[in-house]
Amino acid sequence: MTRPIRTTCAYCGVGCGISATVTGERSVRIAGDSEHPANAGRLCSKGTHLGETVGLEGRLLHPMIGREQAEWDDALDLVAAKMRACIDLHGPDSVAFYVSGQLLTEDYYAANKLMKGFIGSGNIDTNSRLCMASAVAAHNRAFGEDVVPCSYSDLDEADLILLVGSNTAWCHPVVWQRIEAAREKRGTKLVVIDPRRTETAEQADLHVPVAPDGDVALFNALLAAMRERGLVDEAYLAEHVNIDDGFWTSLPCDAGVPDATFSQLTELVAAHPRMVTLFSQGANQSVCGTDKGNAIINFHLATGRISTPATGPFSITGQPNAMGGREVGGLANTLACHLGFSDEERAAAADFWQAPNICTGPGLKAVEMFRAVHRGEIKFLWVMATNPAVSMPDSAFVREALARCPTVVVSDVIADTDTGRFAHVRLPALAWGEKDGTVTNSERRVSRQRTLFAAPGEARADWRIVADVAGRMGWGASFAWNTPAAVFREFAAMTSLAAQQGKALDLTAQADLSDAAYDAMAPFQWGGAYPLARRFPTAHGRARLVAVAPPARNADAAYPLRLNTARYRDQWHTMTRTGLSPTLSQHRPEPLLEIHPDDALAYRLSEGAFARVETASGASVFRVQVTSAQRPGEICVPMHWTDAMADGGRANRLPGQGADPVSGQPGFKNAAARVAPVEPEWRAFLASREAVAPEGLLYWCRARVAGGWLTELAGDGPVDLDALLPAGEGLEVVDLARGMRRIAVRSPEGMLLAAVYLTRSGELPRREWVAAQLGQTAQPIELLAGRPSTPLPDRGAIVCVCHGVGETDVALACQAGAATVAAVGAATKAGTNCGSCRPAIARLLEALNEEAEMEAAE
Ligand SMILES: Nc1nc2c(c(=O)[nH]1)N[C@H]1C(S)=C(S)[C@@H](COP(=O)(O)OP(=O)(O)OC[C@H]3O[C@@H](n4cnc5c(=O)[nH]c(N)nc54)[C@H](O)[C@@H]3O)O[C@H]1N2
Ligand SMILES: Nc1nc2c(c(=O)[nH]1)N[C@H]1C(S)=C(S)[C@@H](COP(=O)(O)OP(=O)(O)OC[C@H]3O[C@@H](n4cnc5c(=O)[nH]c(N)nc54)[C@H](O)[C@@H]3O)O[C@H]1N2
Ligand code: SF4
Ligand SMILES: [Mo]
Repeated sequence: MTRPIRTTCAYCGVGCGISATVTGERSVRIAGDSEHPANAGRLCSKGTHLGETVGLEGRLLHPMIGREQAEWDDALDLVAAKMRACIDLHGPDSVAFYVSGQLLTEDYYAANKLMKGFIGSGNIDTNSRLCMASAVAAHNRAFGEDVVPCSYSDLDEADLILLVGSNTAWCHPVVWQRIEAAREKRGTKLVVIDPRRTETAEQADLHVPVAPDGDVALFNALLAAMRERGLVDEAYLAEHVNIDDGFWTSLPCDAGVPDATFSQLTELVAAHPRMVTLFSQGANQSVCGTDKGNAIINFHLATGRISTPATGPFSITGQPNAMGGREVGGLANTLACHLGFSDEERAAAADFWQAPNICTGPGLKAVEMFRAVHRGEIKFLWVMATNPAVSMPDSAFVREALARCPTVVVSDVIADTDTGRFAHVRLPALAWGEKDGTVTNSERRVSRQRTLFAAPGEARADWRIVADVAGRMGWGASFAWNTPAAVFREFAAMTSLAAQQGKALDLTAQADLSDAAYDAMAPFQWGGAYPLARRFPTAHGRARLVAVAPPARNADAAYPLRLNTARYRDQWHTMTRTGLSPTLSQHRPEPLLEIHPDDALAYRLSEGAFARVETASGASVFRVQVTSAQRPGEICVPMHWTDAMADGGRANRLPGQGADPVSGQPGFKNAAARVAPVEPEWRAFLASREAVAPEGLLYWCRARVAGGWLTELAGDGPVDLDALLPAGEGLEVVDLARGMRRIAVRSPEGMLLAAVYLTRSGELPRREWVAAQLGQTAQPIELLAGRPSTPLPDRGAIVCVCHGVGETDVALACQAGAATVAAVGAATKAGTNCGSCRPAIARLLEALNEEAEMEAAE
């Protein structure tokens, strides 16, 4: 039996500690690390099921030049030669790196050093631009440095928590579990400010259905109301804060929510000084995202609700190492280690790095960077650990830019990604479980990710790939690290430059760690619990109240709806990892267009039908879900689906390139859109051992199931089903009158290889049963009927993915008297493992109780 290895989750910025027991060459048993301060043993559904995603399926294992496998030496030589030629012919700014919060700090540090110190351009930006840039800019404006002034423990001890634009129960589930525990223990009140009634909002004491981008108005009005009640902390302001001219007169405005809701909010906020405001993408991903961040921070500064236990404006990070990237300086507008581009700071960095070509100023931010690629000004682009062909706004434009770029290099762990399809050179990186280094979570806590498995194929660590290229450019001596520990020590030492500038970022105590001490490193939090308690990292030591005004509203008659985009509980971004997990794929197997019943009626859309969503930038087809959780006039689609998984549900064909003027962060959550029904002549689904990617359909979308893949299909006109099917013994029924066709293909041993069910007007059989027959030997008659000869109990849609508990099971438990989530758990086990489904169970119970009450009343 091997000893468990302590590591950190691959996914979100909560940064949960994991105790991983390797059980085979590529298998691992995952448990929460009870000693990690971020999670104390808890994990969510994604972390719990990491073990399902560590296989080598789909991995990029060798360097590729074009479609050909290449030697590392040849690939690296080519990358270095192309980069060198570009710099020599067109200058350093013709080269750019687009990197990611999914790199480790060591990787990030190496890439940033290469670009800003040696190539001599500021053109390295990260997908954190799409994620945290507005919060970073708001911190810089208010505090003078990008510092999160809170810790998770503040959530445990708060009396009131405001969640702004955060679906915490789905996106930061372990933080959510801490909030649940605080509510249970001390009756913490919870307010959710979100246009949608998410599962998070459903659980709140108060849901404030703010209008899209209504947050600045709301927080300004809230602060004005506090001031009227004499709740501004004059003493704190006098001691610590400078106030913009006209700040107080700029505050009063229409809160933009119903009066009753606003006064409930005001009462709660007035009554509970121990208040934390946690904010996420509903705040950041906006053309006024920086102002939203400052409106929130203004509130906390002005009421003195900051830097003491249970208070503060808490920007929560998304990716596992978004924070680490901010620390090393991976954003184009930071030099390194929270330094800017003044002569003094540049000289200090040049001296520390012994850099020959320190860059002269900030580089291009992501949206601008891809525009420069599109214009032909950037001729060499190296993408690391991100999938911009999917995740950037206006993805058609981004793909055009990638297609035009003379040299695109992609470092990834997956062979076939939408971005990788544009690459001239693909470099295989180590993935989670193989790589070794550090990440920093939302509360500034640095933890180790550790190696569980040997490097597969020829994959290398991202920092090493960067160093290998730097060596070939002639800078080997400055990139001569042998271990991630050596990179980390250099980074930690470099933070002394930030400390010398009076900044809070200071990891110099770690600069002399031995390799052994690095290996054994326990999680630590830089800056302590309240890094801004004594003084603010500005020249005068004071923070700033920034006057911010609500954005102007602009309506477009051609696109009358507001389009929001969001995440699903069990999928991660562009699905390259979670899309491989059968368990995680059950929760939302398809991309849904969520629309209010009134709008559905007006646009002739019904539950389960298809709709085309269209904006000025592009269009895509989605499955319709009618729900009163949407406000009328607003629709929402998920961000996750890609060309590799679907020809539909492509969210980022839709938002335009509009970005926040300060932070450069795109406004993903508020695009002008319209919808129209799509009525395919036929619909079908295919269960198959092998993945398919059909062409020329109105819609297709596949999801992982235990025995293979389940693909939804819809189209017009004749359809060649055989083209989708493998060779084997075929069984077929056709009912022309009903427009029905069913084909099953079996192996010589009678094992089901694939089955397809098509209808032009009727119903399709239950997917779950058919999918479960893959690799099994069901009877031909059963396969053609699409159901077992002895019917099984219908468990309904799966609610708890850990224990496979369906809605019907919950309903039965409820009928038998289970009235609470805990009681349902005791009866069915649902919600008793990772707990991610507890909000869904609570909602189901509420609906069942309502039904029961209505029946009783009749
Ligand atoms: N399951 C899962 N978890 C994840 C991720 C994932 O892909 N899947 N990704 C991680 C990453 S990188 C990130 S950045 C985080 C994101 O975590 P979240 O920010 O919680 O996620 P989103 O679903 O993008 O957006 C949150 C909410 O903002 C709301 N919103 C939209 N417009 C507005 C507005 O104008 N005002 C307000 N107040 N709210 C608005 C949306 O309705 C949505 O419910 O999640 C992390 N965790
Ligand atoms: N419409 C809309 N779009 C959005 C958002 C939204 O809310 N709405 N959210 C935005 C946000 S907040 C984010 S963070 C982005 C996320 O968007 P992306 O960063 O594009 O999403 P991922 O799927 O996480 O891409 C990570 C890529 O890196 C690879 N990878 C994983 N680990 C490693 C590694 O260790 N090394 C290397 N080299 N590669 C690795 C994966 O296989 C994958 O291809 O999406 C943004 N886009
Ligand atoms: S909350 Fe879930 S996804 Fe996020 S770090 Fe923890 S286990 Fe991983
Ligand atoms: Mo993110």
